[in-house]
Amino acid sequence: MRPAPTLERFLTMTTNDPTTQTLTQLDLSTPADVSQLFAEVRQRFDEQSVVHTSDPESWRTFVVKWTGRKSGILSQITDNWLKPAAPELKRAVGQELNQLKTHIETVLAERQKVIERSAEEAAVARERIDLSLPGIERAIGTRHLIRQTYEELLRIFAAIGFSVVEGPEIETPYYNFEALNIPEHHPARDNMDTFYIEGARRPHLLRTHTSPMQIRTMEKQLPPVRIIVPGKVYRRDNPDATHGYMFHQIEGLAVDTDITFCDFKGTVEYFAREFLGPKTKTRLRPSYFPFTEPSAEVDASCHVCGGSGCRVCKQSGWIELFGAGMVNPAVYGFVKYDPEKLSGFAFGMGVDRLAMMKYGVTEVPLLFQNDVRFLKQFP
Ligand code: 2NL
Repeated sequence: MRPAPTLERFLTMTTNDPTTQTLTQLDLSTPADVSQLFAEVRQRFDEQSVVHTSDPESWRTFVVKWTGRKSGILSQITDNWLKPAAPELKRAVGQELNQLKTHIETVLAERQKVIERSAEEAAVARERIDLSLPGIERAIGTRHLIRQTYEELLRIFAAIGFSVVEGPEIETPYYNFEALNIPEHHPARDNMDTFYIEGARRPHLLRTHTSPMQIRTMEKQLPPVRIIVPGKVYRRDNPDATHGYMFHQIEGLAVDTDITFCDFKGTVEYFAREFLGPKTKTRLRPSYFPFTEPSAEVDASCHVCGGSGCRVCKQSGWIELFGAGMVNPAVYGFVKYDPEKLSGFAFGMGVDRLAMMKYGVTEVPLLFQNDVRFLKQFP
């Protein structure tokens, strides 16, 4: 009896790979020999398949080594064992080879799945967002002092039935001047030192007050009118501590069939008490605006000293709040309102001025430099 062929035996041969030789060269002649040989190949595959699954690179090499079309072990076996097999062995070799093939393919497919799944899991673990980590803190801003003052002023007037209207910052001279009873060459145009816009087909300018929107509103709707118009306005001032070329204005307008100077005065007093506190007193000083008649400057008792005199009110006890008056009947002519039947009052206040006065800010530029050290004081 010949000793059973073992792979160990083949390892000692010139080539240590039995699959490169035919069965005849291997000296195998019975189906039992064939069976044994295939069992050993299968065992070898099983051993290697366990080792090579750790990293994708060696796995690929392993798969090619066994199933590669040209020089994979299965192809070698087909070429060297099956094809040249003696007729009486062919059937056994074919069967064994098929079984081996099925076994190898099944194992490879299973392992392939496992490898893919673990690669996927590794990727997921790598990319997982740790929700327990502290987030990126972004400082949340606060409303600017001007905005805060705006909102307070709007609240005060909304409470007594005024609604808010807004409009364009670029206007025509008609709405900014003529319709407000300021004809060309009127001296009231001088102190507005207007910014005109060059290159426009018809003359345009940056509005010097928000009054144009009141005119536009009256053109569009019949009384009762009760509106406030907030917005930026522009005048060519020389910038200093208390002046810029732009300021924020809120104008108000009330027109109806029976509005009197008393309504005007009551509204002014209500506003002063809401804005500066319930103890605030008011007084009216005669003034002049082309669009109101009579016109007045509204003063409030000083909110710092209560009227006894201090640095803030320059020892006078009074603080100038805003300009106002009864709407000049001439204005009604421009909007086709009947001055015989209608009356009303109007006012215009500088938001920046009021904010500075109320919060003790002495320099206009501070309001617009966006320095957080300043802004933070008004959270
Ligand atoms: C000021 C004074 C004022 C008005 C604005 C006005 C508007 C119309 C009719 C009549 Cl449509 N008046 N507005 C009235 C009085 C004063 O502004 O010093 N503003 C900064």
